Amino acid sequence: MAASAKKTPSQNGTTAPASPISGNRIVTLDEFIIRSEKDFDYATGELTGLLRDIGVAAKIVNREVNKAGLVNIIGVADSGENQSGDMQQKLDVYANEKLIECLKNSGECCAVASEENDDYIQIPPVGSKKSHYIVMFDPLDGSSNIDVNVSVGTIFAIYRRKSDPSGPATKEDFLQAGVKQVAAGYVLYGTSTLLVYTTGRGVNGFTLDPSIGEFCLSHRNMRIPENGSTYSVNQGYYSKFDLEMRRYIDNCSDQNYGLRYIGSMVSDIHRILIQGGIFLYPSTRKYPKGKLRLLYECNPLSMIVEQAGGKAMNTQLKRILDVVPTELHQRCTIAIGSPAMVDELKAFIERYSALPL
Ligand code: P6P
Repeated sequence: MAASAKKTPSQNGTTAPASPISGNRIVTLDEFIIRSEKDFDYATGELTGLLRDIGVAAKIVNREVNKAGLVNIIGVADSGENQSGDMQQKLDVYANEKLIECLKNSGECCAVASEENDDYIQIPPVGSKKSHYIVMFDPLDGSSNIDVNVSVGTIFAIYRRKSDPSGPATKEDFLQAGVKQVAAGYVLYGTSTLLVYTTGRGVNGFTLDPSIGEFCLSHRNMRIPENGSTYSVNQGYYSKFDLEMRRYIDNCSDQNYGLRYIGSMVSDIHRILIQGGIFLYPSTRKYPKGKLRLLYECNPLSMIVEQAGGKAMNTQLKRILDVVPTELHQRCTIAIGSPAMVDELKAFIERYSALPL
């Protein structure tokens, strides 16, 4: 379709996004966001402002993550435990504060929810501006890896608010199914710093170039491999998994799949997005409903993987993005990755599950 023709997300569905770039010239995140915005009839720059705020926060957090070993911000924060019962790392607290600060800038966000905060936080309007979005995030997922210099990540989800824009945000703004996300993404603070996001028209990745301080388009229109040869699960819980999960894991081993598990969900999912594979966090005795959080871990990563051609379900075979949340920090089980591998697991669950599905 001619670049000048405007498209609404429904027209785009999962078709490849309009390419706002050509050739190999450097395209910054800002430029990409602004040029992509032109393809949305309803976009009024609000979502653009939000995504740019998140890009700024990512650069600030990246600066501190990269020198975490040099300054006294490693180790447990004085503030104690977070929602997940993890001892808060000082960098967690720092990342949380910076994300909230940056999301206040554009005035497009009326409230945020974070793994680090018990309840959602109202964001005061900027002047008379009415804000139409809420943002949920895990500011630094996998933070227990910071002290051992393993990759960590930020995960974010953006929704349009349901409540009256002239009033405060409400709980219902946050308790929306993942299918209602208008954008989702992650920042991976690894060997390089990568920001990957989707607005429902494909997935694109941007690598931070420290020499110019810009995220530059490096992974255009990411597509997950249909199949893979690695599985990602905490094998240490094997004996505590349900029969159907143990049978599937045995099958992976019989097929000589490699086991790759970093213990940082963003890192494991990013690898799977690039190389293919499947990531599993089933129920365990310690986490009977699963450990990972639906709203700010599983939903955004599921939107990314689905937009790249993959699948994401819980171990009751329900599509993650269709789960209607009932509480902010709700946990869920998850199986996510290459569609052929998720389908194979589904067959094992249907065959071996003792419970009616
Ligand atoms: P386990 C990190 O704490 C995290 O939330 C995810 O990033 C990661 O995939 C998972 O928990 C690891 O959990 O129980 O295997 O240590």
